[in-house]
Amino acid sequence: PPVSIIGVPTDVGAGHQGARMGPEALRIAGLVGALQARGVEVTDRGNVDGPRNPWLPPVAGYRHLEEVVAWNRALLEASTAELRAGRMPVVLGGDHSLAMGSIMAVANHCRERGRKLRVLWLDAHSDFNTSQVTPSGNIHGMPVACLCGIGPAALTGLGGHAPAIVPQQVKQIGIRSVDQEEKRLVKEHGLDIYDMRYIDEVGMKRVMEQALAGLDEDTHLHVSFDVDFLDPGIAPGTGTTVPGGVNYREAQLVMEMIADSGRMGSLDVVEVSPALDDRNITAELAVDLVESLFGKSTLMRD
Ligand code: DIR
Ligand code: MN
Ligand code: MN
Ligand code: MN
Repeated sequence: PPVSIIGVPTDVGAGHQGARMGPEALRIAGLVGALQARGVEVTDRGNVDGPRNPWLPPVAGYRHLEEVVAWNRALLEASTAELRAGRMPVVLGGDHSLAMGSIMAVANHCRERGRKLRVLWLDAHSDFNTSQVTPSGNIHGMPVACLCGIGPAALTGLGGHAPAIVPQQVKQIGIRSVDQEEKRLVKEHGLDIYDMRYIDEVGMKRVMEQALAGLDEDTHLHVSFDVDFLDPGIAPGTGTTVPGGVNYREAQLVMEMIADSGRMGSLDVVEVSPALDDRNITAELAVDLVESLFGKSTLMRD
């Protein structure tokens, strides 16, 4: 389908400021042209609007809850319009809290059309915190829990149907930073996590075969790509780097195997923070990987 680019220039969900410049950095890195070069029909819808970052401390375990709700409501609406028009939303973050609005739109769309949804969560973090256990209050550490119905009603119910998804629909890859109590929660809820140790032990090819197993023509695949999934050595431009991440070749393989599945129906690229980057290399790498998601092979296969 044709692609619609939607920018969400906010970092109200994060503990560092800078991700609000992510959409422009990805545009400057050539995202639109790269997709056009793949033969994809692309329209850049510009950015959705929302409140500025008030930069306040957490209240009752949430930092900027009201602002996060406002941004996600705006994105939910924008993304729903694109899906209804038969287009593929490519959402440029912005911090990862925006995955709530993005995935709620997709979940509603799938529910209405009787389609299955699977979410591939590429991240160093599980993003499964709650207000009771969060060490930071930053809501970008909570979107997966909220999508699964665990969180404040203002977020879990945003799409009109809580929970939006069940944990079994989520496959997390690249995980290497899970907070103590968050670990208990992901185990309790049965999240399917392919962490870095597992990737090291069995290899990325088998990990991806498992994460993509069982996709069929009725399955919509949503890819939520937090750039801190990547090793900080190749992707320094993000607020919460964690050592020991996915390397360039593994990342390409991940994206190429997703492309080969032919099932990707929506995408988030989040947490690019130009304020922390080195000559925009993180955005450029993200664009390179998005090209692979849309079928560009680094190998001699096309
Ligand atoms: C940490 C960091 N688990 C938190 N989370 C991040 O604050 O909840 N997610 N950075 O992407
Ligand atoms: Mn994340
Ligand atoms: Mn992360
Ligand atoms: Mn490239």
